[in-house]
Amino acid sequence: MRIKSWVSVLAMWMMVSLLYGQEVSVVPMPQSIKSLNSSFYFGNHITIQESDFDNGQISHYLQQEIHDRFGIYTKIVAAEGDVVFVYDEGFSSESYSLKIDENIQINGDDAGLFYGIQTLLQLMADAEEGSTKFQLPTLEIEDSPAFQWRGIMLDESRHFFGKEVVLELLRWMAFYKLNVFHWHLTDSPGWRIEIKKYPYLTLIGGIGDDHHPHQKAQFYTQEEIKEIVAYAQNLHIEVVPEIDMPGHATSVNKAYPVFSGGGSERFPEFTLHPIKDTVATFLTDVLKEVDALFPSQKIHIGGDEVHFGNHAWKTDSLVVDWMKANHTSSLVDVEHYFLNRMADSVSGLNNTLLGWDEVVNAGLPIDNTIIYWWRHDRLDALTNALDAGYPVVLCPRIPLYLDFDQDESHRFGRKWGGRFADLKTIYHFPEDTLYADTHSDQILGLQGNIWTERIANRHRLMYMTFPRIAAVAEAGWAKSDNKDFNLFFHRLEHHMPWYEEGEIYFYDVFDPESTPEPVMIEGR
Ligand code: TNX
Repeated sequence: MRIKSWVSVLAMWMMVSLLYGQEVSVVPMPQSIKSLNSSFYFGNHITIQESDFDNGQISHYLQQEIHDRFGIYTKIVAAEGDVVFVYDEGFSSESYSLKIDENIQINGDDAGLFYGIQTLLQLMADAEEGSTKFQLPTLEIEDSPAFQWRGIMLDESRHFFGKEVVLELLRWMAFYKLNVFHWHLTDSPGWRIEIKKYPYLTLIGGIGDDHHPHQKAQFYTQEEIKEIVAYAQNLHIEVVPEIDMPGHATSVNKAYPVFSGGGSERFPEFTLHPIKDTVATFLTDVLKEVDALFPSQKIHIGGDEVHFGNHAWKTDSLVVDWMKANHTSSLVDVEHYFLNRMADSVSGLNNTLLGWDEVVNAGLPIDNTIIYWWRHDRLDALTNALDAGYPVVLCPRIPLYLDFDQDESHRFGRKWGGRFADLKTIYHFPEDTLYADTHSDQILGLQGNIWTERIANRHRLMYMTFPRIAAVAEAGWAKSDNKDFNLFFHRLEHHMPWYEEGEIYFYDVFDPESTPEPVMIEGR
């Protein structure tokens, strides 16, 4: 780091310490922190009291994390442990309290206790180096989230990252109290989820990615999916699968041309056929297998950008007949017909349907549909969704698409009219968005979406994700009156060494020149 930035960081640190007495670097910022002005020494002598309400699961999780992260062995004891968990139904979902004083006590429901641990782990990671490495500040924290939906979406169709990378991302999500992993598993370049009834979806549809059309088939087996979902569940992360239809479906059509609805000159074979019964049956069969794999009871069916590649519908005899019979000349009506059919299937499976904001005018059931607002330049899509009464997840391109650049000077990510997705703009979301505070009860929360046309490997994936994931987390967790970018920025600096320890190549916002932007794909 250069001298100039050191000086400013030092000045800021002095200011913050004066203001707040004892510093903590927890992200997302807890709702309230009361300092008890003393220290707690955490070392090998510390014991954890076995949690009796869950067969010891949460106490064992803490023991394991402390051992894995810090090499400290803590013994589990039946009574009078130094660390005590209290299962407390009086706490609303995900909230917790953490008191570090003579001993350490965490109160909360299942998720709350888990988040209390994440806060404790961050405090430990930040503990002063000295004669005793883990000198924790004594304090009392009360904490609960602003939004119930705090997500990250990963696109594995454009590029496939594989199980280890997904597990790694899930661990970091948990560390930052993010709780929804939206898995974009199918799109035009490749189909990434094994479906037993239709093996060619992966064997043929899994071949290729956005840069290499002949890349050998890459996909998750159902066994791998179960493993990842179970892993996420232990981290209190819900996995929401996306099967994109009727557009973004070129990979399906490659495997089963019989289901194709054709495409456009620019996007050949882009759509599934919107009218054929066989297509609806095929998709419903696919969704049944998906439902059986994912306990979330939610299925995202995409529904985006159909107009990119539905030109062939205009001359398809079945579509033309349907349009005549239904007295319409609009392909949007055809699209809506398809969506409603699939909504029936999804409801029939007792799942909630999730869709991108293009589905907002399709007349899908208000009480069983969640709309994702992504077109930041189309506020009308958000207001229509809210006015109609739909619950909404906020993920506008700007600032929540992590395939967008994080700095003006970056060259390989996206920009939109010169705008991009820098840390600060993410942090200030959604307060800065005009419509976000109307109908606030319908806004479930927000998520950062990692589209991967321009992200071809783990190296670049991490660069695009870190540290912005921390800003997404705080935007989702901290209530607006508890947010302050400068303080966040100061706390965040303590996280950089943790990324280094995790062998993550991150964008160093404190010293940008030290971490040049990785190219999109090696050798190009
Ligand atoms: C738009 S978001 C898309 C994706 C792209 C993304 C790139 C959405 C529903 N559609 O297919 O990957 O932009 O930023």
